Amino acid sequence: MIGYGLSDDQKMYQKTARDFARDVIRPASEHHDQTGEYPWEILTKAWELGLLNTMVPAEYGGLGLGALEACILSEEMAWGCTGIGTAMEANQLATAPLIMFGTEEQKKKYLGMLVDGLKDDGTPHMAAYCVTEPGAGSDVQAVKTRAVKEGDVYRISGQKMWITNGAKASWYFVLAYTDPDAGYRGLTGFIVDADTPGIEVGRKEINLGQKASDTRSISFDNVEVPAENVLGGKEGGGWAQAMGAFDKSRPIVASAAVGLARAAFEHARAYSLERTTFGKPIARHQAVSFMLSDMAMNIQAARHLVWESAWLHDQGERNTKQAAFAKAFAADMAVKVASDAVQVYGGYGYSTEYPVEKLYRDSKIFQIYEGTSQIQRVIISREILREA
Ligand code: CO8
Ligand code: FAD
Repeated sequence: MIGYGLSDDQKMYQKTARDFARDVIRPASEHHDQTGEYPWEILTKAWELGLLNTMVPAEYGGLGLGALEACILSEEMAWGCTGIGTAMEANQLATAPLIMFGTEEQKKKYLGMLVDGLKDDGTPHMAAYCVTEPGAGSDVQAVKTRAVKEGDVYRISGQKMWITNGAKASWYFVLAYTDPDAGYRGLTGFIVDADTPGIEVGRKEINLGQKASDTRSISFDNVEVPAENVLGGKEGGGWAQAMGAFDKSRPIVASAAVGLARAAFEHARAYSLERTTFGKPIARHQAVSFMLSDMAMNIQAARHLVWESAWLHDQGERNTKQAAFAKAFAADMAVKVASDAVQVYGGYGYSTEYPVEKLYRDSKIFQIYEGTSQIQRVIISREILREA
């Protein structure tokens, strides 16, 4: 079981991230929510402080943090703003298959690119994870993108959808069928340079929340990729890579949901002590204080599920079930907590003048991306029935 309490190093990372979220992310969050502007300035500062790409192993120039540390950081960033946090954490998802399955050369080149230096324009290299398609989200095996081998290269054609950092990334992890008749064993993972001819990035999607994050469709038209960019050098290895990445990244996404809920709870608690009705602060009405109690209790429960699932991953154990527990519970919890925070604010909660309206809009995506809340339950049911 997970030991209770954080180590001194973990507390130091938490404090660095907490200060950064308070001083840099939160003050900018309203601007990015209103404009939808991509937060390059914040990402650059985060990169300079070592808060981006934290799981890149030390031998490739990174900090080599575990999933648990990444979760601790992710909660803090999300407390600041989940739109900005998602832009940051998308790199953790895109690098996960490479860290877990890449060849030495691939890791040196593509992980090194992210941590070695900034681009000529002074902003950091970003990466994106391209699995979902217009016709296939939950059902990953239903993707249609094809990669056909011709001598020393593969030619990739197909359409990806809802890709976070789609227009900002320097390289993509792309899942495509090399053998469409072989089921999931016919799926192959590729690292594709974003400036390869034949790639076309769509317009920025106008989403309900997390406006700072960049979401795009990406089409691949006969895109030539060298055979050395087959991830892990293993044709047919794409499914294990894509699923393995989720086991690492779902706890991080779940932790971001905890961070959002913590922010909503803190706002609601402060407001409930200020706002008076019937001669007393609304916090003294039991119906309101019990909403706050449920928020505090469920945030803590979600955090424990998150940390346990990340810790198991760091021990080298399969954590598929625990990652799904954490993702489903934290996502549903964040939506409920954000909704109740709006309730505590009454009419003011519904207004863009107050912070909880944004948190409510931002919360919904946690039940959708990185596997919907329904799909997490599909995964849990398969795992628990298999155990029986
Ligand atoms: N590890 C290893 N093996 C696995 C795993 C795993 N995690 N999961 C499944 N397998 C194995 C199974 O054991 C099975 O093996 P076998 O054939 O030997 O029995 C085989 O793979 C096939 O598994 P299933 O039969 O379960 O396959 P299905 O096709 O029925 O269903 C899922 C699979 C689990 C439902 C899968 O399709 C899935 O995960 N769907 C959800 C997709 C998803 O999560 N998409 C997210 C896209 S990325 C995203 O949204 C990014 C958001 C931005 C994030 C930014 C912040 C980080
Ligand atoms: P569908 O799969 O069509 O599902 C529709 C509904 O049916 C959902 O409620 C779902 O839960 C339910 N459903 C489907 N199958 C079942 C079942 N077997 N049992 C019960 N219910 C079921 N993808 C990437 O690859 N990379 C990214 O960077 C990325 N970023 C994203 C960012 C945003 C803002 C968004 C909106 C999406 C992003 N996605 C990304 C895609 C995301 O992972 C998918 O939207 C998600 O997995 C759901 O797929 P779908 O939209 O096709 O919905």
